[in-house]
Amino acid sequence: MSTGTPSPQATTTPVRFRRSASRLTAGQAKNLRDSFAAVQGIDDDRGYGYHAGIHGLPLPIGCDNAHGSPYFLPWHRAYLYFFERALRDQVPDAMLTWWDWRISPTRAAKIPKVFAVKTVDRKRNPLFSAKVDPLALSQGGNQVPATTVREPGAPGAPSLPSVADVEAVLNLSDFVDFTTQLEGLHNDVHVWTGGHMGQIAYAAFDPVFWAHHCMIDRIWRLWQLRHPGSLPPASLLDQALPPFRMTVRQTLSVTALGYDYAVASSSTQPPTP
Ligand SMILES: [Cu+2]
Repeated sequence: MSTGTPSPQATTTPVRFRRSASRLTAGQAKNLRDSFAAVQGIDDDRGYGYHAGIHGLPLPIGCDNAHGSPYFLPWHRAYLYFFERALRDQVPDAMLTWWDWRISPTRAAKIPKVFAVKTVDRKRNPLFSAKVDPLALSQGGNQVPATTVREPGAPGAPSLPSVADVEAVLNLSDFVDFTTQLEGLHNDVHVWTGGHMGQIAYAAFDPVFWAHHCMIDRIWRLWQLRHPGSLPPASLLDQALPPFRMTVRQTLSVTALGYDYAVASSSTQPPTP
């Protein structure tokens, strides 16, 4: 386990911006693909399988404490932070991107094109799917395909959260109310996407997982801006977020972690078509 990574507070990186997956420039999309392709080609703790495996299988299940609890947002913020560092170790300009999955009468439910296309320039798109760690497959009884699949909007799946749903959670001023409601919307996105994303044990192997959780992280950031004094319960602030060497308190400021969400797109209004 590479838990010996230095704490983010030790670094003085200038703030970099995560952008919407539907608004990446060609160069930003290429950096994202190149960084995913690079980590997918590494089998040790710098690689994709290692990071994806922290969330669910292979054992131990890292996020055990991180769903259905007030650790949900801090734990996943730390998780994205260390994964983004792994991407940037390979492609220094790479940044995570968010999937704005909100629907409305003018916004159809869909997976962003950069993640949805199978090939780019006649090469495999590393954002479309990824291999699942063989140990994770065997520990789960080999019940899922060895390469991630999706089944968006399958019959019976919940619909994606709406613009109004997100607005309603952003208006909750208490942290626990907010995180509980937001986690519910987050679950619907996992189930709507289907395939590996629909199972905690395998979800993080699907490349779109990171864009989904980036959206969740961005909503937390927007909520923090809207409710400046609201914090997680005081008893949690100095708790660690294993396996990450970070406490809840150390996740509270995205700018201290060296990133933010693009100002022009941090509006909670839907983008103009
Ligand atoms: Cu999730």
